[in-house]
Amino acid sequence: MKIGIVCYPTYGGSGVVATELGLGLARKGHQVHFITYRQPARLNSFQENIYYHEVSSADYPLFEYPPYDTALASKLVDVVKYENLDILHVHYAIPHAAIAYMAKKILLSEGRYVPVVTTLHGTDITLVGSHNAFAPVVAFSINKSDGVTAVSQSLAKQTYETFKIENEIKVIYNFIDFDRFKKVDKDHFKKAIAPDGERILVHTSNFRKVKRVDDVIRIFQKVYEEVPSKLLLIGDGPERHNLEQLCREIGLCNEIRFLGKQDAVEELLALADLFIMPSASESFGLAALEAMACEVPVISSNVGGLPEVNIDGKTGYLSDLGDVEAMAANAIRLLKDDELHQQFRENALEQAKRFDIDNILPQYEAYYEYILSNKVYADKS
Ligand code: GMT
Repeated sequence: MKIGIVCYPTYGGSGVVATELGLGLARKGHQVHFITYRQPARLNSFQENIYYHEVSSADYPLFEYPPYDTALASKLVDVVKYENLDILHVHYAIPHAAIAYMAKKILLSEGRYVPVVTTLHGTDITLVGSHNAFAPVVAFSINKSDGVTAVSQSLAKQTYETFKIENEIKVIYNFIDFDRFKKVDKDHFKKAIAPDGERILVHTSNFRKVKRVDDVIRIFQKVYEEVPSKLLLIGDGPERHNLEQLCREIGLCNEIRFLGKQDAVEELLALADLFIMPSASESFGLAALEAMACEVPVISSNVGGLPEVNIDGKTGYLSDLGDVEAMAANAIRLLKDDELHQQFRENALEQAKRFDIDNILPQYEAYYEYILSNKVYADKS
């Protein structure tokens, strides 16, 4: 199959899922064309069956905002036509679903059909998509997609509740590649981070408000009072400055390390004793799954799709949003009980296996086949 993938080529979860999906499909012999404004980070070397088409919007003094959407639609038309794509798969509804619809209509006007699958990732529905600046276009372009997937049951439900959706939304979960994410011994790293055998707590995110990294620090503060420990904060984003300030205020700068964006996040997860995810909204929580694959139990909030990933009292603990006390108490309970902690480590790995890329990738392939064979798109012209 020849598949066009549109995504944000950044560190965000939707871009990671789209890139890993494309790489996995290419390994299975499909021809995959990435169409983005920058080369996704993990496509930096030659790989069989992978093609990359950069979208660059023309600069012109009139344009205060360069018309990226128009440039992307034109590029989609071009790539579908000349690379003879079978299907377009766009990740993150805004603006990709609407642009894919525009490209589809242009192609239809020339007698060429290409079905569009849209994958909803979370904030494209919850935080951004439901905003009235975007909502009408998001609803329209979801309804005009030939296939729609969501990364959790929770996100599918929320999409139905937020918009008047006419399509059936297929849930295909985020996935994990166990060749990359697994527990490995990195004792030299561990000594550098926790020289006296302290416990290691980890959080990774894009440091946006929705991630509530200040809660992570407050939880750690309470844990630190009871258990010798260190906190690693991996990633970067708009809240970083405030968070550094908070660490100074509570006097824990020597115990909390900001590591910035890390490519080999799995090497750090492999050292961790606990992963903390107190998000205000999380459609799935890919970062939690990555931790679980490395046998790290998760202390999280119970919002969105998190209960579908982290099983309360088994792979970690879930608490109400903002309940720092409960999250800290759960973390302390696990860190003080070696037997329980080891059991949770094993449970986390078992649960992560449900989301093995080898189980999830065939679901996308089957879904593409379904969309193509049903010619659902013919009704959408
Ligand atoms: O977490 C983010 O803000 C990044 C965002 C994205 O779209 O790039 O991640 C979302 O998509 C991931 C992959 O499907 C999910 O695992 C994350 O839970 C989801 N984030 C939120 O819903 C906040």
